[in-house]
Amino acid sequence: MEMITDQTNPKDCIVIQGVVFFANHGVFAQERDLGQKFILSMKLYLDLSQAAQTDDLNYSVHYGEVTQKALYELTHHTFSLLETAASHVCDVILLTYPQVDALEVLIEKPGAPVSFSYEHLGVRLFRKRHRAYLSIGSNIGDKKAHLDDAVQQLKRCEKITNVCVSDYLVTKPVGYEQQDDFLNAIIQLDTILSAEKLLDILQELEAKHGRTRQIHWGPRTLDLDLILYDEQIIHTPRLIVPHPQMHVRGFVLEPLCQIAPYAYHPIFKQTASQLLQNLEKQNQKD
Ligand code: A4P
Ligand code: MG
Repeated sequence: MEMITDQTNPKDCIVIQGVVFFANHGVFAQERDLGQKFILSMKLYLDLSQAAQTDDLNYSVHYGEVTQKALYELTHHTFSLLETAASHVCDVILLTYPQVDALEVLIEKPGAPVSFSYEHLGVRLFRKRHRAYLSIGSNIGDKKAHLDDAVQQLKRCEKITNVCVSDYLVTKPVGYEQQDDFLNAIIQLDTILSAEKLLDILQELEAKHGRTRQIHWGPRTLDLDLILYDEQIIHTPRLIVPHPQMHVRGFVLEPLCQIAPYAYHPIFKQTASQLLQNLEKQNQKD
């Protein structure tokens, strides 16, 4: 089966096509007991320009190793659905190989128990690593300890990588002013979690730090907001991204500009440094 995707930015990729293996995936108990033949194909998207220039495998990934890794996962687990099997392979490869920005996995079942003949039957998934920016703040108790601990907990999350933190800034309270100064920072991270799943983790961390919700914009042991998630615009009952206040908050934009001045706001179509310049101009006028 041809593996062509509708990517807007076609990139270099490593193609592994038509790897035959035997495993026990399927909805029917018989499929899980007896097992059957499957065919795995993968497209790994990564920047191969340095590997091409240097002739050095360290700048690429070893296609033999990646395939063995995928086959290990597919033959040591049993899934009812090819969807779950393919998703598991995507997660494992994105977590094991930080060079891989995105990948496509196709798993076909040439002998599926159906009452018709077919050329190809399978499931194809495309998954990518996401870059997220979090705003973190505390103005109760040992503020630095709250921030440090949250950063450590995020670093320990299996599905989060490349955690990088701005300086901690002491900032005056915005919104509700009758409260202590805040300690604020921005965290940049890569993740295979959806934005909603990432929010779950942020809220769990807030709860662990004894966060209670009494006054809107009021004092808090730990506040973790999702500021940007790739260049996505998200509007659900639980989550608004980009964070609707980010462009008017120096305590978000200043640390954001320190670590990612090029981070892009998909609604205003401006970078973090442009947003900060606008805010500074606005503050001079007021
Ligand atoms: N929610 C929606 N979108 C998001 C998002 N992008 N990230 C929902 C996180 N949560 C999001 O949040 C209320 C609900 O927003 C959540 O249930 C979530 O589903 P909350 O944390 O319970 O309430 P809150 O923090 O009191 O309200 P809000 O609007 O999040 O306040 P902010 O924006 O967090 O502002 N001044 C300084 N100097 N430094 C600060 O850090 N922080 C605040 C709080 C006020 N003033 C400050 C600072
Ligand atoms: Mg909040």
